[in-house]
Amino acid sequence: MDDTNLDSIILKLHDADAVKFGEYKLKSGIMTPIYIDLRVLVSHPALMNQVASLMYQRVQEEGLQFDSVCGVPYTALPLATIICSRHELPMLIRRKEAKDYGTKRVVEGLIREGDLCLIIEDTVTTGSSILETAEVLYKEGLKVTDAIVLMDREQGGLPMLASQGIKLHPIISMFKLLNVLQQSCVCVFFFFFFFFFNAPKSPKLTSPPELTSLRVKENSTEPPVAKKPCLVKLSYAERAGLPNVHPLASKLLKIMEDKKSNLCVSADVTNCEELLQLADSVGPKICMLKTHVDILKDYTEGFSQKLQVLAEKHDFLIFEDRKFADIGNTVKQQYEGGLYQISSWADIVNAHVVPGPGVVKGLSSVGKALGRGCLLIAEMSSQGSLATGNYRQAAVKMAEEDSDFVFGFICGSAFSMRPEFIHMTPGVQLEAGGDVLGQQYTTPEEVIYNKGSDVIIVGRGVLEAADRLKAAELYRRSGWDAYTKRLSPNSN
Ligand code: S5P
Repeated sequence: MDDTNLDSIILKLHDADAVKFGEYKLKSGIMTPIYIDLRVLVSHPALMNQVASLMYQRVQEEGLQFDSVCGVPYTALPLATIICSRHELPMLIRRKEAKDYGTKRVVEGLIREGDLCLIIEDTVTTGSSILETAEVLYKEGLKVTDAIVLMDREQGGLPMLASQGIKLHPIISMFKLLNVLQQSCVCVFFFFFFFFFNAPKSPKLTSPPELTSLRVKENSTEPPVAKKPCLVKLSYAERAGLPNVHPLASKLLKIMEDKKSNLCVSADVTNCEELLQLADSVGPKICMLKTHVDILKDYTEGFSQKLQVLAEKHDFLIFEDRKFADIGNTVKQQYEGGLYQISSWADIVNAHVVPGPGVVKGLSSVGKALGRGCLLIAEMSSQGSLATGNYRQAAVKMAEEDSDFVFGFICGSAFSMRPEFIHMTPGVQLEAGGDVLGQQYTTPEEVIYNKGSDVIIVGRGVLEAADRLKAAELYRRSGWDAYTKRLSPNSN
């Protein structure tokens, strides 16, 4: 889908007053500071046509096969009508209430038992409206496997529908919407002042700082005073059981819950014996051990086998921090071949997104069949890192496209609203600070409680301590306390 076209439609939706800022109650009862009202589209026929085109384009991109189309009443009805009329597709109309005269039908149109019906919806929050319509269609003997939606508020609709066998194809996410509006803030800002002076009671456009705070509030299932994305309110155990979670992410989340540890120790030592001793010693305190296998002076195949035995013994995952960053064909060979044969022993690897999706495809072609998983580097802890803004968004997009292999991010804070993704943060010490080569440190409390990340990655904080085991326990407790604090009902 052309991003410029999408951005321009988002701005037009905003201009048409389809995006409202204030305090609104959704059908689900959730309070929200952002209300998406696509009913206004009927008064903007050109925009309505563009939206319908965008939705049909998505149908084609996904190669969806179906016998009929049904719009969720009422807002999506005209959209479904335009799509069906333009492309000569049979349409069904779901009545909200059955007639009490004549045929008393709840679905109008030609129904053949076993036909596949595609659902069209304007906005999804929890997914309940789509499910309601699907249930009516099921009763008529129809099948529903896919739904196209213009706006996904990212509040659980996608996984909920997936658990019911319906794949949701969202076109605009809340994240995307807010980013486009925020990026257009040069003019938004000036318009804001225009409206502020001319109509102080209802400024239509929102200034950048307001948008930023709305972004945070929007993703909460609580009233607008809430500060954190809803995903950080889910426990690791709850997330381990989500329908779309990657099996390795599920395993990791379960280990975290069982061992009460969100600590990954970064074993940046240079000889194998020391690394194995470290793994055996801190093993009970960690959920994951991170290696840089290429800094070992004396690597042998026997080493990786011994490390796997320790991982089994202490129940932790092995993460080789290889940071792949080449074309697909090269990373494929780097991952499975060479001296280290990383894919044969590392549960998890990571990759930079700078080469584009090919890097993930290359790694996935080796690792997926082995049940391995990958993290994308969305941000870096080092001073002056170029991984900011759109770069992070590109990482999210790439992760979403290959979520059968990618299950999380290396980052400074949680940003993906999909609870099946795990956020892991390096650059952690008990006191904020840095080193002389640009590393920057944040505390476990800041990373897990304030920034909503899931895993702390600690290297020298443990390695340089006089007693490494004691230090690992300190970090484990600190990370775990921050996590339990964030889950507590009183935290915001
Ligand atoms: O942005 C990053 C990404 C990573 S994976 N910043 C990092 O520091 N890392 C890694 O985390 C880094 O390569 C090192 O292995 C570890 C941090 O080590 P520490 O000694 O500074 O805690």
